[in-house]
Amino acid sequence: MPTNQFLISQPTPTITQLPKQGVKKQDFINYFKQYYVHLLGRDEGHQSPFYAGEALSMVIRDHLMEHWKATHKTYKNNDCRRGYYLSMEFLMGRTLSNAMLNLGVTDNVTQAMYDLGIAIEELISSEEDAGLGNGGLGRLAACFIDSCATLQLPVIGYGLRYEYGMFTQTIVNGEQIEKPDHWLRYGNVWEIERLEYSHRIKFGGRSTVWTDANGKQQFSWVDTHDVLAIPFDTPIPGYQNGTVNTLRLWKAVATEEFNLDEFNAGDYAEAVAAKITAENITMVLYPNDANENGKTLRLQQQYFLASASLQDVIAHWTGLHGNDFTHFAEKSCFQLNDTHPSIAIAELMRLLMDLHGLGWDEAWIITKTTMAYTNHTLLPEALEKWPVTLMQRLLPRLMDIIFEINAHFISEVSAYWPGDSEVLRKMSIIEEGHQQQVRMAHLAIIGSFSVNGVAKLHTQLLQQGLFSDFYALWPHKFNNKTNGVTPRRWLASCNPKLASLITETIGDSWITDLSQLKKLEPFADDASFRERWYAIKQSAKQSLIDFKKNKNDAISHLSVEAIFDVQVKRIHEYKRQFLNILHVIHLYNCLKKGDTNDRVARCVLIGGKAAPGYRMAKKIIKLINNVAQVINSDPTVNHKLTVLFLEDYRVSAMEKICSGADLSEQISTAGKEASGTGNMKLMMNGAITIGTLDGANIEIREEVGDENFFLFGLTEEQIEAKRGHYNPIAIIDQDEDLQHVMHLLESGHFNQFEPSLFDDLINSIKSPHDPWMTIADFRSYIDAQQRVEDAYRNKDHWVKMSILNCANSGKFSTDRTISEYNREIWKLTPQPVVHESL
Ligand code: 26W
Repeated sequence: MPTNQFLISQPTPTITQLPKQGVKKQDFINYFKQYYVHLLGRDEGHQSPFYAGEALSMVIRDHLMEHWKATHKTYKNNDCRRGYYLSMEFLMGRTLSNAMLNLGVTDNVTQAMYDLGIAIEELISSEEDAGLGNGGLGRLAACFIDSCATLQLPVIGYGLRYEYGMFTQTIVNGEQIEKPDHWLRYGNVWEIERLEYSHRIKFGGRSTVWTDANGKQQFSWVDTHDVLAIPFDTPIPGYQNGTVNTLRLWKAVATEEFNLDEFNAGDYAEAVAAKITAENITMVLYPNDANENGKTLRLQQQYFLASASLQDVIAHWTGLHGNDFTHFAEKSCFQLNDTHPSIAIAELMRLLMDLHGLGWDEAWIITKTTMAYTNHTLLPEALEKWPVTLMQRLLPRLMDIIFEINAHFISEVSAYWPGDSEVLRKMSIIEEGHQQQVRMAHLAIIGSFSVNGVAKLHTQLLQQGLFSDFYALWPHKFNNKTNGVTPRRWLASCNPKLASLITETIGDSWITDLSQLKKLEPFADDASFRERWYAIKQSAKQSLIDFKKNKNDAISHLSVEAIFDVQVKRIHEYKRQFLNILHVIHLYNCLKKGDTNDRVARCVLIGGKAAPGYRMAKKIIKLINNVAQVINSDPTVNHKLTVLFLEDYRVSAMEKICSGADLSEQISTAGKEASGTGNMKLMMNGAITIGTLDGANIEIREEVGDENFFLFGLTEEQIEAKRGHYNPIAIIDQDEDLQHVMHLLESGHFNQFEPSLFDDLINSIKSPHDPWMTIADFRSYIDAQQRVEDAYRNKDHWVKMSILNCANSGKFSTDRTISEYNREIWKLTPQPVVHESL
């Protein structure tokens, strides 16, 4: 155990002068004490993990600073082409341990803290998650910028600095309760405010046309209510390579004049209220994933991000090249993370024309050669549309430009398909109807040179379904970029024991070249290696139990011998947590009937947040908790089956969960999950997938082989073929097990004192119109789960499969994904950083 002492007798160096190379343990101790005692003013006798964590973070941040400056300078000196990743979400999670890993100082710092009587794990876990995202899309952005830095690509991440991130979830009486996540309350040591790079963002007012001295028509946007965008920069270190890139997040602040006018007029209250309106823009992250809800504030957020980021890029450009945009497109590339920032297409046109005097054609060529769009979903309810009237009121000049883009586009389509008014109606940016709407996906496709999906099947469905007309017109724009996850956070850092075993066995090059994991394959046949693999997995399972221990009584039934069966992701009908629960109820029924002998014990762990306004998703959470309650409190079954709802699932929770999972549940209705990335994290950590042929599951199975994957369910084609004559009642009638399950549900067995509580859920899966066809996949899911059990009983076999899953996860590194983005879309040259003083 670390001893508890804080020695302050050694001389402390000045904090600004970290030695630039090979920082020694003693240096860390000295710097740490300097910050803890002198800067934070804490008493060394009173250890607070939070403030100790802050002090250590400051030490690490200082260590990054020289690299950050050098990276900046290298990019500037080389005048290189740059990439800009625009995203409304960056789900970063915690920073400290990742920064230490990427700097290569983890061992030294751990030792230094140990010598001070501090367990580093405590400091690490006292850091708040930066939860500035909903789920997959936001976490993907975070993994991407890690890989960009590791690949030494000059890419800046642009996003919003929400004051409140993704809500905190608590479960009360089985129901989700949302609490605001004021993650900035105690400050954020990782960010640096850069007032000098602020920009002014316009809203409201009106658009005017006038003729200048040369007789040229000019457009202005006047009488606006402006808001200031202030950037906060976070360093993004590459893996031990001296590169530190930037994540720049914008905060909305009221402009001074805007208040002054009102103050002078004596309208104090109005002035303060207006200030709040302005600052509301970056107050809160919208917690909807996959459900567009058309709120004005959301459109304000989107425009705020797009305008601030583009003004920033253009200010940098004009600083170097004045008003000459001839080479702008050669030197810049914007990747739009879904349609959320796609108003950037119209905004770039506006800035180039109205502020920098370019003509339409010139501006349009620049726009459509610099913008690239990634689609993340096929669900129609997630496709963004904005009422024309709203856009005219909020962004009048942008609406003019969108109409004009559409007019040019319509004439191109008319030339391609002469006389086909139906195709015009379908493809137009403007959807006609009782109210006109702007289809953001159409704007994004028309204004971009690249349109990509996030897994093979997803891209194929975009081309053949959702965007088939655009694909016919511009096949060259479409491409696939299968998602990935960063192996630094999702293996090296979150599963240090497994990482050490891997490194001891095949060397450490896997950390930046994940395809090296393939070298583990032969070791699957090595009994002593398997034994070590197994021991590490069991200890991760124990840690998971310990982590959850004080939270839930049901934990006492848990044994590391049980299969840890994990489904963690947002709660959504298409992801079918309900199907998982049907299987749980089936197992419960079997156990109750006395079918206990050769059943393998199983612990079903389900975690995830429901959008606060998504009624059905919230009901699913309640159902999971009620079923868990009945099963966990029944001594006749709870030694064989435990069900746990993991409260407040987030990035830092997944870091604990993925190392302890045996079975990865990826059970969405085929054709609905664009890719999935949790599936990749779990595979990388040796969990075996039970899954449908959906999203990246298909590619996971391709990589690992059918014999190491539990496949079930209808294919996307079969699902589509069934629509219109799907008959779940007939399926229930023919399946006795399913009848028992439905009977338990319908008899109120899980809602004894809450009559009818689950009626709408039950009716939804019994409906012939159930879009997710849960009942259709029941039998094949149950059979696949039986194969899971049979496989688990043979420990050697299971461990072999586990090793092979990890060994074949190389494709799912974001280093591979980003290399593809770069080779095929961005075309940036890697920039090794020059460290003059090193
Ligand atoms: C407009 C509201 C809204 C908000 C978020 C609509 C849609 C979204 C996203 C599409 C939600 C999301 O995170 N999508 C996920 O993106 C991941 C990264 O590509 C994929 O792995 C998941 O399959 C996809 O659901």
